[in-house]
Amino acid sequence: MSTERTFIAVKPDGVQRGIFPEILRRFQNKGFKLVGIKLTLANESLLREHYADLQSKPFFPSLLSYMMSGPILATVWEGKDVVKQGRALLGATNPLQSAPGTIRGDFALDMGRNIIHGSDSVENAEKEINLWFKKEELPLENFEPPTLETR
Ligand code: DAT
Ligand code: MG
Repeated sequence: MSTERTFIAVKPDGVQRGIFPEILRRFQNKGFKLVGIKLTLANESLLREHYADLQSKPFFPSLLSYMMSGPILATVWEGKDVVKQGRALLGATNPLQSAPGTIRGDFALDMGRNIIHGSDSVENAEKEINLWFKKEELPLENFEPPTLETR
């Protein structure tokens, strides 16, 4: 059985405001392993699948346009209890209720601009990873640094 994985996406404002290095650092510092990373544009059909449970909500159209307003940094992280631990690093959905020290608590103010997504269950994480990444886009999964050749 492979170690638990989660899907973490820095939303367009988190990319545009240059917060993404800090976000990567927080996951790295905690001890998680980065196994996938790409800058990507989300289209409507991908987002309708990603947020399938929210399609009937009144805020759904603005959520779609927010998520399509610029590039998204899509990442996959691996490690012990990473789904739940990742959600803890993110903080509450509404940044006004996210504790200081969490990513949303430190860098966001608006529910509609909460800068980061994280999977909420192991099952959803696997679905989201498969939705956002092709198998060949996860080469870091089996990456071992090459040993240096010496003469
Ligand atoms: P989370 O992103 O914490 O998993 P969610 O899955 O319930 O939260 O909702 C997905 C995103 O939709 C969320 O990050 C921000 C937006 N959203 C949720 N509830 C909202 C609301 N009541 N008003 C505006 N945007 C909302
Ligand atoms: Mg969610």
